[in-house]
Amino acid sequence: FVKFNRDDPLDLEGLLTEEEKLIQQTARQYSQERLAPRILESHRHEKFDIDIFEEMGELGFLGCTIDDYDLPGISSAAYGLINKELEAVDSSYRTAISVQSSLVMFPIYEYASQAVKDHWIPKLATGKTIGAFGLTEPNHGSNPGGMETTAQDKGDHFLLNGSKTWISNSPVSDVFVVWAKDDNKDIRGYVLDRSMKGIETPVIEGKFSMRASITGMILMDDVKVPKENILDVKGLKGPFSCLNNARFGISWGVLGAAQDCYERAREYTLERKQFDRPLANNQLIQKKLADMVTEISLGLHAVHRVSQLKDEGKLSPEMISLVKRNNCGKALDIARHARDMLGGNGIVDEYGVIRHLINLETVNTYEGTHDIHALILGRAITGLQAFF
Ligand code: TGC
Ligand code: FAD
Repeated sequence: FVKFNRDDPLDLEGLLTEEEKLIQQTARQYSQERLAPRILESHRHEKFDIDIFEEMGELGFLGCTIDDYDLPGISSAAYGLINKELEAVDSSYRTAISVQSSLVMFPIYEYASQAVKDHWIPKLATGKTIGAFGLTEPNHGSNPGGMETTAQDKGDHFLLNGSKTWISNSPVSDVFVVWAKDDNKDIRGYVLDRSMKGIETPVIEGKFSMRASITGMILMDDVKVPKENILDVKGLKGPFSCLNNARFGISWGVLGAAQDCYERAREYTLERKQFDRPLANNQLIQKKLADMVTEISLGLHAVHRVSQLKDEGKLSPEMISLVKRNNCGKALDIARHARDMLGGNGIVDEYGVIRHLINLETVNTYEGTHDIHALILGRAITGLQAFF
C-alpha cells in the first residue's frame, strides 16, 4: 500500500500531464503570492482590482484554450486547474478569467468575422482590454429565451435597445458580447464597444457576495452596431455554447474554494482546544473533515473525466450540468460546515471561510441555478421538460 495523501486522496496528480502540473504550479504561485495578499482589502471595501486582468494576460491565462493568435491552446484540464487555483483565493478572481475567456473570447473567436476577431482577440488576451457578456435581463434570468432586447436591421447597421443586468465586469468593460432578438425574433449575438453611443453600464451596489468582482448593467438606447459585428450563430445555442465553457470552469473552480475551506477547518480544529483537547479529536469534527475530503476528491475526478471527454469531443451539455450543479452544491456545504467548525471566528473575514461561503451563494446561482441544472438533467433522464 501507499501512504494515504489527505490532500489528494485519489491521486488526481497521477492523471495530469507534466504540462498540466506545471500550469497548475504557475497558477498556484500567482494566486497565493499575488492575489491572496490583496483579497481581504478588496473584499472588505468592494475594491475591484483591474490590474488582475493584465497580470493574468501576462501569464497567458486569458483565452488559454484557444490554439491560435499565439495563444497556448492548453488542455481543458489545465484550464480547469487554473480556475481551481484562482478560486482557492476568491471566486471573484475565477469569475474574471471565466468571463474574459469563456464568455467573451470564445464567442468572438468562434463566431465573429475575421476582422472583428483580429481586432479583439489579441487585445483581450493581454488583459489590457476587458470584456463582458450580456445575456441576463431584469425580467429574464433562468429563462433567457424570453429576452426583450431587440436588434433592428437598419440596412447598413443594427440598432440595439434593451437592458442587461447582473453583468460581471460591465462597468469597466471595453467590449460587450450582447444577445438580442432580431426582426424575425431570432436570438443573435452582437459585439459592442464602449465607444458606441447609447451605452450605459451602471454598477450594482450593495452586493454581500463576490465583492471583489464588479457587477453592473448594460443599458442600450439606440446603439448603432455595424453589420460586421453580428456573430455567426442563431438561436439559444449561441449563448449556451459559451455557458458550457464557463460552467465547466466553474466546476473546477469551486473545488478550489472548497479545498481552502477544508484546509482552514483542518488547521483550526487541530489547534483549537475545547474540553482540554483539540476539536479535531472529536468524532463529529472528524466526520465533517472526512466528508469534505471525500466530496472534493470525487468532484475533482468527475470534472477531470469531463475534461478528457471535452478534449475528445465526446461531451454532452448534461455532463457539464451534472458537475456544475454537484460541485457547487458540495462546495457550498463544505463552506457552511467549515464556517461552523471555526465557531465565532468563522464569521470573521480574516479567517477566509465566510468569504468563500457568501461567494459560493453566487456561484451556485449564476451560470444556471442549482435547480435549473437539476431540471436540465431531469429532462435528459425522463424526456419530459419541467421548465414550463
Ligand atoms: P432549450 O430548448 O433547452 O434549447 C434551445 C436551443 O439551445 C440548444 N442548447 C444548447 N446548445 C449548446 N449547449 C447547451 N448547453 C445547450 N442547451 C440547449 C438546444 O439544442 C436548442 O437548439 P435548437 O437548435 O434546437 O434551437 O432552451 P430553453 O429555453 O428551454 O432552455 C431552458 C434552460 C433552463 C435550460 C436554459 O434557459 C438555461 O440554461 N437557463 C440558465 C440561464 C443561465 O445559465 N444564464 C447564465 C448567464 S451568464 C452568467 O451567469 C455569467 S456568470 C459569470 C461567470 O461565468 O463566471
Ligand atoms: P430567477 O431566474 O428569477 O430564479 C429565482 C429562483 O427561481 C431560483 O432559485 C431558480 O432556481 C428558481 N426557478 C426559476 N425557474 C424555475 C423553474 N422553472 N422551476 C423551478 N424553479 C425555478 N448574467 C449574465 O448574462 N452575464 C454575467 O456576466 C452575469 N454575471 C453575474 C454575476 C453575479 C454576481 C450574479 C449574481 C449573477 C450574474 N449573472 C450574469 C446572472 C445570473 O446568470 C442569473 O442571476 C441566474 O441565471 C439566475 O437568474 P435570476 O437571478 O433572474 O433568478
